[in-house]
Amino acid sequence: MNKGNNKDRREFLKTTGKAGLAAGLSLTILPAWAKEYSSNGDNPFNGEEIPYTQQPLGYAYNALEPVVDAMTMEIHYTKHAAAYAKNLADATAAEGVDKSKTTLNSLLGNISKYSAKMRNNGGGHYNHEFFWKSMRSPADSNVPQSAIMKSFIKDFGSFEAFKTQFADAGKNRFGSGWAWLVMTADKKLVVGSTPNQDNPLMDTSELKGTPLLGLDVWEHAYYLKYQNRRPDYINAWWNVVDWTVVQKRQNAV
Ligand code: MN3
Repeated sequence: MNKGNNKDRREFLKTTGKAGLAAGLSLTILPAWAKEYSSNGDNPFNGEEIPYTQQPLGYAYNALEPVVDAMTMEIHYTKHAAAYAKNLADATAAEGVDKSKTTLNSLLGNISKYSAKMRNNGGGHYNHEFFWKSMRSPADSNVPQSAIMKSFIKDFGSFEAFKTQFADAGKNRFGSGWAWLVMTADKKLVVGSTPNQDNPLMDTSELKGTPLLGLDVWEHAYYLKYQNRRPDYINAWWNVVDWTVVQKRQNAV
């Protein structure tokens, strides 16, 4: 596909929006799992939709042992992530967000119009919900499927080269933040990182794209087991990545 066609398609989607997309392209051709995803604002696909409230964790606190210990998982989910969800609820009430009309994804896409509290907690809630869904037990581990493997080879040279770039993004993020794999508007895989609880959906973010994978590199995510050894945590974390989920996210872009 040439550049002109991509631009035309983006312009079409920008102009017609969600209703136009549904009417013009018939969403019924999408596979069942794609219903989890939807178009958003002026981006035809702006990431996996995440509800405003904290969802049940899809596995036990000890499911990711020995990579992520049970106590870290429990505190991370019930204290840190729960607090982001609660503070997001407070911020949306205080700032008059109509949650029936504004998805969390579209709110993040316009985050520059809201308070720092909304940015920190909207991002914090989104990032953690996205993160929990990206992992599975190391006993049940899998490998990248052929479609995304081809993309890794095309955009990074090899899967190993992608992993090195991603790990470096996490290691080199000073202080607290996230490492990301995103797909850009021109369908290229890119690695980067964001500070604090920012993410690539935010209009304020330098790194922009549809998130396919994100890694929490805040100390609270690893300190009990790895202390100051963030690189060890990142190296071990590859054993709990659920590549089926990452592939679904890529397919939906
Ligand atoms: Mn965290």
